[in-house]
Amino acid sequence: MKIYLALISAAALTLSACSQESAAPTASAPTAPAASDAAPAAVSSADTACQTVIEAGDDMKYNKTEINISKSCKEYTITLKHMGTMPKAAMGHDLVIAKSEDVDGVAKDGATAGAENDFIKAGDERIIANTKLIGGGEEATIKVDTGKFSAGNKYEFFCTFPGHLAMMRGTVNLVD
Ligand SMILES: [Cu+2]
Repeated sequence: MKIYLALISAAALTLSACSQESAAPTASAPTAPAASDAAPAAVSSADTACQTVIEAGDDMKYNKTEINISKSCKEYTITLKHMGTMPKAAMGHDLVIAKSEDVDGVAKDGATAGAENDFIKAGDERIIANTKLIGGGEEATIKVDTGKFSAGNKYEFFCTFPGHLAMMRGTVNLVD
């Protein structure tokens, strides 16, 4: 009986060795990071025009000075990535959109609201959209309702972390 079992397990080992060998090339492959959860599955070409990624770092700068939103986009997705290593408390960034004339007030009230509120005044109606405040290595995504933009106004995006406004500010353009 023992011998019989041993034979069977030997056979099973051989089998599994074979199948492992043939399966190996595929088995070792699939550890690609499951197409980052945030990315909308299979981005269509239409969606591509209605989204952008903006990077900011420990150098207190965005990597873009303008965001061009097609008027055909009902919703526009913005992902802010903090490429630096400094913590949120020292070099936090957010991305806030407001009318140009409201920028200073939003930033000032944000600073007053303090770190515990991520430098955003609660219920600030001047804000069209804002990400949360993030630190190095983090990212945040927002969907902007483009219906909130009206013709004749100028819009900007900026960071409300105290002291960052002068360096971190760009224009939001609605384009055809
Ligand atoms: Cu900032």
